[in-house]
Amino acid sequence: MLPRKSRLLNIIIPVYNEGDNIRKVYSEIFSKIKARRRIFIVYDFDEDNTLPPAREIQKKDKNLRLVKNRFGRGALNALRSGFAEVKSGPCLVVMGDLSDDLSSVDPMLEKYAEGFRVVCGSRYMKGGRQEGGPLLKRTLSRLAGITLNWFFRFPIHDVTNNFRLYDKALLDAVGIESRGGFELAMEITVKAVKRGYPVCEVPTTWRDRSAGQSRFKLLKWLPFYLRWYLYAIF
Ligand SMILES: Nc1nc2c(ncn2[C@@H]2O[C@H](COP(=O)(O)OP(=O)(O)OP(=O)(O)O)[C@@H](O)[C@H]2O)c(=O)[nH]1
Ligand SMILES: [Mg+2]
Repeated sequence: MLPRKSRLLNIIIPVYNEGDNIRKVYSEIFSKIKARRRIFIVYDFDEDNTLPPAREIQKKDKNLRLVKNRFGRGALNALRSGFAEVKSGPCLVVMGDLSDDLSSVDPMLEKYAEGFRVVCGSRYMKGGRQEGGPLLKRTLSRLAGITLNWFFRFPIHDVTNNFRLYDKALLDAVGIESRGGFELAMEITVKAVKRGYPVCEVPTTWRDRSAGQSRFKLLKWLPFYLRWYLYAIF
């Protein structure tokens, strides 16, 4: 049973033209997450095709908010905008392309209630899985996670997955310096570990999107990931 204070879960979903996915993401949230929650869908521009179906859902669910990216475009700014909507408590980042398995969320919240301030959905620990995705990206991501865990005693096996639960007070305390995109998850986690916050992982399965288009910029963001990898080691 979760303590009352930690029960309102803030779910942040960055979206870029996820019109073909958002209804399914919402029904997964509805069917798989037991905790009381509110949802922030963060979009960049008014013509985004996620908005019409999201507005339909909003008519039935008053706990769904559509937030326009207030720091400029891009996934990183979308996440920062989502975090800025939340005063305190658990913030869960979920992708809008159906790649995250939301049956992992209740176990993540249990860990949060135990006192962990970052709880990572982990594809590379025992019980975790990854299905599909570009080979180079998968390999680099697994390599980063496994080497940090094996050689540098990092407390988790998957350092790059963005499907992660953060405590808002921790986000405020560590701050955000990322400049690329999804390396944000790695930055926050590495800083949290370095500063002695309790960090843990729960197994999850990641599936490649079946609709819409990936906007992950591997070569452009690689140096940013490398920065946080080196920060973790030294
Ligand atoms: N607001 C906003 N959301 C974005 C942007 N780029 C991506 N997203 C959203 O962020 C989530 C993840 O984006 P993806 O492009 O699937 O990236 P990924 O899941 O890390 O990588 P792959 O799916 O493996 O390519 C999805 O919900 C996207 O719609 C952006 O520029 N702005
Ligand atoms: Mg994706």
